[in-house]
Amino acid sequence: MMQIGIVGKTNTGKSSFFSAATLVDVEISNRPFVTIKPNQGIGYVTAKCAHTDFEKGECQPQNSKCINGIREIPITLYDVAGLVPDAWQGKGLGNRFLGDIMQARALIHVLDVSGRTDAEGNPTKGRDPALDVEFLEREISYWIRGILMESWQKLSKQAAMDSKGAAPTLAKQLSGLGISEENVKEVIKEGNFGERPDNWNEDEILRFSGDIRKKSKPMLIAANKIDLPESRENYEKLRAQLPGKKIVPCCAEAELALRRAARNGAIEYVPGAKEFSVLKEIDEKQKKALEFIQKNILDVWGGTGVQEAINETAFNLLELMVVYPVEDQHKMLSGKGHYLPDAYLLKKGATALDLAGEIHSDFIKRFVAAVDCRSGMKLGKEHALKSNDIVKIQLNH
Ligand SMILES: Nc1nc2c(ncn2[C@@H]2O[C@H](COP(=O)(O)OP(=O)(O)OP(=O)(O)O)[C@@H](O)[C@H]2O)c(=O)[nH]1
Ligand SMILES: [Mg+2]
Repeated sequence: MMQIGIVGKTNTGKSSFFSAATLVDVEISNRPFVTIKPNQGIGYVTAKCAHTDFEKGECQPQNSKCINGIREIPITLYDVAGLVPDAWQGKGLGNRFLGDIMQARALIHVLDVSGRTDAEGNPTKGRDPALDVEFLEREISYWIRGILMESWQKLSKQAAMDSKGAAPTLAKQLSGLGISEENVKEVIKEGNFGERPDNWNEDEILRFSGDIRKKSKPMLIAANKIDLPESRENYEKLRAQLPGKKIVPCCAEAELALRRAARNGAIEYVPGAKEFSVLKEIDEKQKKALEFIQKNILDVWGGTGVQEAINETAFNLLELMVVYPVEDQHKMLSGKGHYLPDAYLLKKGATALDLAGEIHSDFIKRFVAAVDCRSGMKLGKEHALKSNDIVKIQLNH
């Protein structure tokens, strides 16, 4: 299952975001270093379900869920300890826990956009949130540099000597980060590093580490605590300061309240929606809290931002799409007769053969052809699938 890591300075709302997205109950508190050991849970990437394109009625999801026409595809979320400046030198809790997000395909940086927490996670006023972006990126780059430096002398010599270029050796050292040889090759080429790492100076090693970070851990910024008075101005400033970055305004606390109220049956709420309906008698306090959320978060921002941050990460940062494999191309059923049973997240541009391999590695060998179930057209191995495609894979027995 795809993994996404939730990272950031301490006391910004990472665990609130995580708990809102997964409904795993974890400790949340207004002080630094509440989370020490990582939390792991299941969150969802959501998209309009393919069944809504047909008259046939509701789907029968097996590897995912479908609520009110919204398909929910599970992913793994990790909530880790907060970073403090110079964690890479062992400050605070150090940066060992970055190891907990080694395999994450992307990161969501939960940022306190109100500027009310300082670098160490203590209360302050007027902190520039852009500083936190800079510092987090630097910490992760230094962490990657640390992995390279474990045996740089030997590694760089070996990489320089390889007739296939420097990428294979460097990629091997970085394989724990989920980075491929292809990725390293691209980084070397795009950054003009050259094939002799043994000649790279300190600055080049650090720049290389930064470029590897961008490739292996693309990062979305969740501008959290958007409900606080200073947040709007800070958010707008941040967008102007960091024009190339994906920033989603976010109120993890509100999403957590909505998800919990929905779990208790008090309201009906689909994550990502801009409204909810009250289902039963609730006390005055909860009523006030929910009204506040509707008026100050949902009406203003069009949602709490938690689901949007996850979806943006999947669809824009990682450039994924949703594809539905089926066995019966006419009725769009699985072998067991479930209607539109499975939804897969694949990289945009993935081929029919990629889908086959994703379902079962064995299917690559057995692949004969595929069928686009919407048009009935036959598709070859190399046919690039589109978002929302419904595909039958024909196999050799
Ligand atoms: N106003 C406001 N407060 C929030 C929001 N999200 C979280 N908080 C509060 O921020 C504080 C820290 O929340 P946590 O979720 O524990 O933060 P964390 O980043 O996991 O902190 P550590 O684990 O200590 O690094 C708590 O008091 C939360 O209630 C939000 O959207 N708005
Ligand atoms: Mg926490």
